[in-house]
Amino acid sequence: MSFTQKRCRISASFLFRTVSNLHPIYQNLGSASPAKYPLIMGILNITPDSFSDGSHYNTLEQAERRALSMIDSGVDIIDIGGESTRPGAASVGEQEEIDRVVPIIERIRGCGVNISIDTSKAAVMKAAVEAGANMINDVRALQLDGALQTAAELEVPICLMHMQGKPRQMQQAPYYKDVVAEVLSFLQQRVKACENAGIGKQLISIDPGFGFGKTFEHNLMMLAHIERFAAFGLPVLAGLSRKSMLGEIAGKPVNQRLSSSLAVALVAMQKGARIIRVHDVEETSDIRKVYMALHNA
Ligand code: 7PM
Repeated sequence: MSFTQKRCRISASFLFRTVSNLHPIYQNLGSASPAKYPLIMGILNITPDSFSDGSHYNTLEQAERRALSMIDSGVDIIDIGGESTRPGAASVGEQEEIDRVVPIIERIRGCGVNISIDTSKAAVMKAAVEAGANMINDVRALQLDGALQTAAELEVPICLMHMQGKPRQMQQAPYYKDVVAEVLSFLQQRVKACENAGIGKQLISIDPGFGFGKTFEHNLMMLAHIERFAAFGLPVLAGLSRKSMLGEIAGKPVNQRLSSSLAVALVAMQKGARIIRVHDVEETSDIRKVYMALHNA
């Protein structure tokens, strides 16, 4: 029996009691039974600095190879981004972002994997979905011009993320009285804005935005209480992979954060996160097997 068949048999759990009629992307696509396991979202950055040789052809080749390897490893959603949200990163023009992401979407569409477009720009959302993407991941929670209306028209699942400030200065002096309450309240307001724009609740997932305008203590507090986000009733996405909070905990540079990334992936799963956004799909897939085995014992 394949892993895919096995994972269909997982029984229901309170962790997964969410709004009824979830969009199929939040379920086990191609199967009659709903997902009772966390989904793995694999990160695919298409920026000139993310591949060894900046040439256009090589970038596309390498991106495709990486995508196929993630599919092999059991990825559920490939998150394709053409704009770096790194603090201080240069902003990317609309057409350039489209030119980066559309060719790779066209190459991997039809591989039986969900494709999410990591963007805040309405025009990029539209071009990506027309090319074959079936989810939007917006770190600005549809607050840029036209994004809310465009997302409503596209009728695809959408992840709303919280960020305090703007990427350029968000890490300068993050401040909260109660980080969990304030982030949750922002996400609730954005869900309401989506509903007012005609986006059904069943399309929406929420993300506290680890590292986006948060200190180390804020990030820890959000992970320690991530079940409070899950309690809101929408699928929670957690992006912790290789982030600086792990560097602080383990005292390791970004290329040595695999074990700490896996540890927090398991914690997030156990606390009810439904989508785990990661660089290391194969290893996270092993962690998910551990999670599921224990969950069903
Ligand atoms: C530098 C800093 C490079 C931060 C890359 C990053 C998330 C996301 C990112 C997340 C959602 C990274 C981040 N993080 N989208 N995009 N949630 N929904 O580490 O946590 O990948 S970019």
